[in-house]
Amino acid sequence: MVSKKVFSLIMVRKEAEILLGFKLRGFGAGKWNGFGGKLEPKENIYECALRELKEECGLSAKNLRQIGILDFEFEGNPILLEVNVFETFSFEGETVETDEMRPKWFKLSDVPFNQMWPDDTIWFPYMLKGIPFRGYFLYRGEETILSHKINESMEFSNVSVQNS
Ligand code: 6U4
Repeated sequence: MVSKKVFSLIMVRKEAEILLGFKLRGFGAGKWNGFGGKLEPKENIYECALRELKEECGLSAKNLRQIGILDFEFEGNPILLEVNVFETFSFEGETVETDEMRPKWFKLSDVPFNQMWPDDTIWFPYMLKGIPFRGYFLYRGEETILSHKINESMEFSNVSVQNS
């Protein structure tokens, strides 16, 4: 039986920089990644994104824009991953290193794609141009993309977060 796991992925941005975290443990360990994780019962995907961002790097997003949905399939694995990608330019707090992630700001001209998930090189250009996207990737292991497709999408709904 095929089942699906839903994740959030948050890209924290400034005009010419992006915040990535070096994943220290778990899925994608050893890669620079956005922040995020599994959707938990009784939360929606925006709540998941806010919670994971705070847990993994200490920042509170003041708004989130959903910019993409990516579906991943790993050869030989019946579980599909749906990754909901968000960006924020508006956030509060100081970045902190956690036992899961070591955050670092990168210039957009200096993004370490060779130490990131290979699909990032394919969808980053959409994000950087502000174009919403939907993608599908079939992986062999964590390094080889066997096939993929990516398309421009309709705008996703935005959300503004009221910080108390
Ligand atoms: P636990 O078990 O609590 O450590 P949790 O933090 O809930 O897990 P985690 O860290 O496994 O979830 O989430 C994986 C993160 O990696 C999500 O933000 C989605 C992201 N991700 C997964 N596949 C990806 C891929 N191919 N490219 C990418 N990000 C990916 O850029």
